[in-house]
Amino acid sequence: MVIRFKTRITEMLNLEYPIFQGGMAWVANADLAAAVSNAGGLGIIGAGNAPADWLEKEIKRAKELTNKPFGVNIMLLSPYVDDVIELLKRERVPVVTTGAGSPQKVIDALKPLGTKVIPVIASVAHAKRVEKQGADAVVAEGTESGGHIGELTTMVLVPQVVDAVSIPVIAAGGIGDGRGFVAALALGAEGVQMGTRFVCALESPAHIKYKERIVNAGDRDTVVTARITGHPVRCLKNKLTKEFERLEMERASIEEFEKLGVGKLRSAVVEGDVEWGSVMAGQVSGLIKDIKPAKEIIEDIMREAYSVLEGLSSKYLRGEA
Ligand code: TUI
Repeated sequence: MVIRFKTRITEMLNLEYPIFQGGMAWVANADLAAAVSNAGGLGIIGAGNAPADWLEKEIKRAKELTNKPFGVNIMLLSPYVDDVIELLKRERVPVVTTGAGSPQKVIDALKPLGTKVIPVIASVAHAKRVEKQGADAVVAEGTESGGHIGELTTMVLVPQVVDAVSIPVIAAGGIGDGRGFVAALALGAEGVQMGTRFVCALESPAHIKYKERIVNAGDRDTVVTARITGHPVRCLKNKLTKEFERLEMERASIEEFEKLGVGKLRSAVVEGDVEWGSVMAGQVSGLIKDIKPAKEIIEDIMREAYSVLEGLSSKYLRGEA
């Protein structure tokens, strides 16, 4: 059976399924993004802290690998933000998502060119602000997510953001299967974004040891470190997170935290150092049990979503009282 889902997001972006792949630094390259887009979702290349020439190569490669729409995520703490924006003015992509800061200059530069700008936000106030600034939609990201996170859970954040803005909302954080997808729609979201689930896609360039750590993780295996720096980060527990906890106990300076973090995501993703590297992953890690092609991830979720929706109505709906 072919399952189709129509929301304002599928219509705005010309997608078969309202599923975004998170734009994760070091992981979300052209291969992963193209695999997700070819499967009918929205693949997103993560610019992270990479210089613009790396991104340019990845965009060109993605254009060779897929005819479907794909996006780029701009990490607003990157030292190369301005170069990346200039690149995206030349090398057009249909969608740009932003994370870890205020997207004002991205909206000002790219919206007039027709690029849809979709900021990732973690609070109602920020969602309202970016709507006023001209955002086309928002990704409301709960604290279950991996990497740099906010305070609120997806369960409470998404419906409050849905009530506060009129642009479409995409839910992120804690979603990894068809049940999570349906739950997000029940909260009023018109799409979902998944990061951790796609780290474990066959096409993801993450080191096999990184993927295996996620597949073998249990429900309580993530921890949030570096809260005092103002940039809390969720990772799988390992020797590095123990060391971060020690710094926290000792009330170390922000500089010491930052020094310990430098280069650690790269060493986990690229080199497979899952003990001393930063294994950023969401709480949904406990739910992820396999490594499979992006197409299978998406199709399995849509099939499960369909049967969950059918099951709910036949199991619980008893007509009018
Ligand atoms: O950005 C993410 N997740 C990330 S970025 C990243 S790289 C990094 N590594 C170490 C430290 C910091 C970053 C790894 N994971 N998700 C989207 C997201 N954005 N979550 C929360 C926010 C956010 C936070 C504050 C967005 C805006 C904001 O402030 C906006 C303002 O206007 O002040």
